[in-house]
Amino acid sequence: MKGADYIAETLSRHGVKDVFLITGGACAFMVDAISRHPAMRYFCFQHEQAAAMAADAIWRVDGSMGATMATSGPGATNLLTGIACSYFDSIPSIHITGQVNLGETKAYGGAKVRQAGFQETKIVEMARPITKYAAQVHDAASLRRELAKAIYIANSGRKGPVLIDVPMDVQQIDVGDTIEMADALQAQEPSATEAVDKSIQQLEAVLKSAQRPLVLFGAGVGLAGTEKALSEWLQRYDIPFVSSWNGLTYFDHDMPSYLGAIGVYGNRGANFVLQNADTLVVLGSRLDNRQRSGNSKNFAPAAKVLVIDIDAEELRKYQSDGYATSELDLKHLAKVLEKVEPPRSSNAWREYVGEMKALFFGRDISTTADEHGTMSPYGAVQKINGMIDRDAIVVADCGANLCWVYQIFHRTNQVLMTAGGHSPMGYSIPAAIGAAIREPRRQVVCFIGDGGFQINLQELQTIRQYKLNITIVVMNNHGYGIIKQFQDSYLGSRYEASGNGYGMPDLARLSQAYDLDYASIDKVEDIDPKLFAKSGSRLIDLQLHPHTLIEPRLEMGRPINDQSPYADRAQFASNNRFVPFESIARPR
Ligand SMILES: Cc1ncc(C[n+]2csc(CCOP(=O)(O)OP(=O)(O)O)c2C)c(N)n1
Ligand SMILES: [Mg+2]
Repeated sequence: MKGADYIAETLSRHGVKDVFLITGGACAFMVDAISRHPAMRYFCFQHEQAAAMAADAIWRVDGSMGATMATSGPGATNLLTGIACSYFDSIPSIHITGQVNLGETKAYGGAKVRQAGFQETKIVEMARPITKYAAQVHDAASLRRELAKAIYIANSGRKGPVLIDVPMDVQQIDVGDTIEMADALQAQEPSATEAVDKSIQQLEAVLKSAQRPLVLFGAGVGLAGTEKALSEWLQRYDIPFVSSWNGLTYFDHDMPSYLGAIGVYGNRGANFVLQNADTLVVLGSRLDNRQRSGNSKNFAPAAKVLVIDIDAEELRKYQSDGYATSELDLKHLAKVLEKVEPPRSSNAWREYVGEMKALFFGRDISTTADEHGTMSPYGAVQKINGMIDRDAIVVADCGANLCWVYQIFHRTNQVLMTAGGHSPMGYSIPAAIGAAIREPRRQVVCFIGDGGFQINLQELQTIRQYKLNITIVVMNNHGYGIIKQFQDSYLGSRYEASGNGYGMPDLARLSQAYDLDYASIDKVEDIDPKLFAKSGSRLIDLQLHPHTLIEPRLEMGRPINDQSPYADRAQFASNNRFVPFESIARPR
């Protein structure tokens, strides 16, 4: 088997069915090999960034590894933004780049030239900080070894993307017919018994004295595949819990003890409860600044905090916060929960948690839309939420539109996804494409802003080419809404480069060019189920006032329970029933 065919066969044996790509001289042999493989297909994208974002979405939709292929130089560098999405959210994906012939590089006798030959780029070094593993192969043995190793690394431990760079001559050499499989490396994993026992002890130690317990459901639980075990435990013992944004897709929001997502754009009730807890157990979340705010001292100031996570480095960052930490691969979470004595909420805590939920859960409203008499993004998302299937795939982009969707969307059994950590504008269209390719019979709904829409709109051709079924909802506030809101808070409402200098094309005419049905909607009542039909693609242009705000939202320097628009101070004090927040930061 030639190198190119070996790559196709190896990917196929590891469950890769579809490869997303743009071709080029340095990867044409490999693309050809994919085309000749009976169990594989390739899909042509219009930008490698989009191919990598679509590959990222594959795992989020069905738990299998997405793959791209790109040519050397610009093809490879274009992948990077998409690869970063996978890296920061711990999503496995594999990226194969073509590279110029090894012979060309060698002919320079070790001279440190910028570029050996045409379109040579040191993509392995460039990709290294945003991949779990990146390597160039040089011969048959290294191709066999590195490919299996990369696939293993992508899918084990804290998952993530990998990149293999394959020079053209290696694509054409004979590499033998037996395929080296990644699971051969599995046997080396150490036993987890000790880590499990330690986590049980630590969890028991914090839970036993808890009167006001709270659990934070992080994405790490879902990444490890133990979301059902955690949901059952929380439900059985009626344990109050909140979520991170990336955790939202892993449980049913109808669960009675669920209070909402926390953080800067979090639900007010969820934030109040978190800030008043005496015990906080964080499972598989890295508590980034969108959750804790820039001032971590103000986060859960009265709570004993235990963080359980797979990544020792993530835990090391809490040294000055005084949290207890436990390093555990959350795939063993069920074993821990089985053994641990569940926490008991005091009656006062139960009562308070119920009140906060009744006051704030699912109640986001747009006061600015009300003032202007324009459409509320919250009303629009809620209406769409109510009319789509229980197994629909919903993708959100970046900016205010992302916040609106993630603040109000009530997930029962849908996939709800976004590139949470990297959050590039333009993610949701290619991610929806990946989803629609993988799940052609499911409803795919893509939310995006008018700004983000312009970053990957070339992919409308990919939708057209493959006749994919996607409803694109542009939340059109005619500008960079989230940036304007920032400028309102800190830059005297000078809308530089967010309104001034910004422009957009005519979406109706654009839709025509790409054979998309188009509807402009300015009232929630006009959002109709027909617009979300499972077959065909369309663009729904939701007309919002340019100053529609994200509400609630935290401003700098405040604790997360003190979001704008600001509550009446008496109300604020009464919602902080257990911790006196009027005297804000409590040093640890
Ligand atoms: C690739 C990229 N460039 C810049 C940013 C910074 N940024 C974040 S949100 C945003 C504005 C987004 O505007 P739009 O898509 O219209 O969303 P809105 O906030 O108006 O809903 C910008 C410029 C980013 N996240 N990604
Ligand atoms: Mg916008």
